[in-house]
Amino acid sequence: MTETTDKKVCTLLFLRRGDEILLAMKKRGFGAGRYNGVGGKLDEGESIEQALAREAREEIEVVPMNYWQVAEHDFLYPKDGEVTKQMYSHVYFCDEWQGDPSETEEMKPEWFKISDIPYEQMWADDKLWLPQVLAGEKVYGEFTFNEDDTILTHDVRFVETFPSEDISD
Ligand code: 8OG
Repeated sequence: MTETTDKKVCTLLFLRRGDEILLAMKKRGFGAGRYNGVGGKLDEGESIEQALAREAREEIEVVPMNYWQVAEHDFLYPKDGEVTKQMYSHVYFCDEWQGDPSETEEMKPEWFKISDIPYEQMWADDKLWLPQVLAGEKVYGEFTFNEDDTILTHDVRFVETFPSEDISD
């Protein structure tokens, strides 16, 4: 499969509170109608941490205070055999923040019990890695999607460090 697109680097942040996780219903744009963490593409010149904080403020009006990386994913969206969209996502959990998660024009946040996560209303890949991450594993995943957003191929691995942290090459 040929790649004809720029890789877009993104953040994805999930707030955690005891046995609950905060998901937000995306109201517009890419992934609308699905529950997800909060996040999005890095702006020009922005670091992962800056984007994480900006997206959390813009989408649910919170300031993340304590957070750590739990996953890294390469999401590929081909069209007619060519990858036309690539979202390389850095996924974080957060257990300390300022502000109350609030609905904005972009997202409507909602707390869910870990045992009641609505995977059928989320991206199809989420059930292939979020349970492992919730169990304390670090995960790297590569996913290719069909045009109807079902999964064409997937490869999920447990890792000690994430590819973006690998400074050996
Ligand atoms: O900037 P924008 O809102 O378009 O960014 C899209 C967000 O959606 C970004 O945080 C990355 C995230 N995202 C994908 N694909 C998938 C996916 O398959 N699963 C999950 N959970 N999130 C995804 O782009």
